[in-house]
Amino acid sequence: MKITILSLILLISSLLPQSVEVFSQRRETILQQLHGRSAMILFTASIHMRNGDVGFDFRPDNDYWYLTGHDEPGGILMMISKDLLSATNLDSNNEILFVLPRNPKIEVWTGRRLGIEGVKRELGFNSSEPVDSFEVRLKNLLPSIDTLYTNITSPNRSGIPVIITDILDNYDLTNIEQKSVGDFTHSMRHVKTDEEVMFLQKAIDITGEALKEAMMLTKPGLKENNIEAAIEFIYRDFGCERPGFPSIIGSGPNSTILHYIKNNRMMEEGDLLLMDVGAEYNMYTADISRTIPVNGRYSEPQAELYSYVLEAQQTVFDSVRVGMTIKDLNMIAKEYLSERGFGKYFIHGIGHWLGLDVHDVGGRQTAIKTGSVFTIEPGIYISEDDTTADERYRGIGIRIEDVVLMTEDGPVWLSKRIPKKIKEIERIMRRKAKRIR
Ligand SMILES: [Mn+2]
Repeated sequence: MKITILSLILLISSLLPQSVEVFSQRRETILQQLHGRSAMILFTASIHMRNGDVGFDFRPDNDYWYLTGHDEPGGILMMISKDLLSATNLDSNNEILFVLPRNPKIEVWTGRRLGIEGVKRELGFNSSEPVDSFEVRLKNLLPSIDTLYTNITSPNRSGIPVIITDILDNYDLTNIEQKSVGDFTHSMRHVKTDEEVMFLQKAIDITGEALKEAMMLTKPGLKENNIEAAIEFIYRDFGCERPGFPSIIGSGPNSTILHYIKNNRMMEEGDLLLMDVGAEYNMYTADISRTIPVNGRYSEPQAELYSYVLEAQQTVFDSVRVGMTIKDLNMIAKEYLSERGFGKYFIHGIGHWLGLDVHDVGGRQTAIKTGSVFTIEPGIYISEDDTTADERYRGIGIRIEDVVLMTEDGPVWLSKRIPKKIKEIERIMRRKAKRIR
């Protein structure tokens, strides 16, 4: 019953576009904090070239998208404090979205743009101008600015259009304190609203469907790429934009390589298959890992290590409290696995924040709050040529990763419906794949 209502909510939510008010409310929150003569300029990502004249799939900058809801290349958000606005006598609003204007000759190649009027009408901006006017606007502001917030963090300026870096290089900014837009957005993005949790839940549920399909499909003789294809087919079939990060599908010895993404090995009898994947839904990404036996049954040493990882994960979850950090959680996992003799094979951190970025904003020292979303992902990786390890454990790589939401009543697993107990996985692997083959 509970599941039916939840699926209904998910269905309805997926039909409603994110409201314009959500984005403008976020900008209002920042305007309240723009003190003195300060301004913020935030560039979206640009199209990165793949080869020749072919670009990679465009995805907006996360901070830019979080504040505008604008998903076209070439945009710039400018926000101006009250004091700065009155100091410059500018005929302008305190927020302007600069965008590429409509251009039918180009749009016939690259698709429709919102343009100036579309941005006002559909994204709720009072003020929008063509990107070409950005330089003049900035030039007028610069003599009066004392603090400038941007997402250009020198020396890494990749993705920022050359015209913009030229502008900033050609002006004397020595009297302007430069700060990061992240000073505002990171703490905002860290605490998820109910609506954001709904998008994350949807991304996680679809990832769960993909992983269940993968479990039913996996058998010796298939290749890792067959599993990868099945997983990503389900994402698109359910309306996800793309994977939130490259799918890691590592079998046998590849299960011990943390970020293995070649995904082209033939799976063999007796292998484990480690899948670390996440669908992206409305810009929010899931991040789930499951490790399954290729032949459908865990061997004794595989099952033994699997139980340690699973118990380590539950032990960490049980100790989660508001105010703790990822670093605290890491120590709990490390201690648990060390007591069982496998601490040195747990070679990465216990988890990370999750949201628009798979490794979302915030650090290992940020405290868990109500509304924090993060992963718990202990693992054991024993390479096949590690002669210091007991022979029967060599070549075993296991990671189990789930997503946690901190609520007022304590932590909850957002991915609790994705099978992870040994018995559950073995049961599901006896079933036939539903959608693929
Ligand atoms: Mn992860």
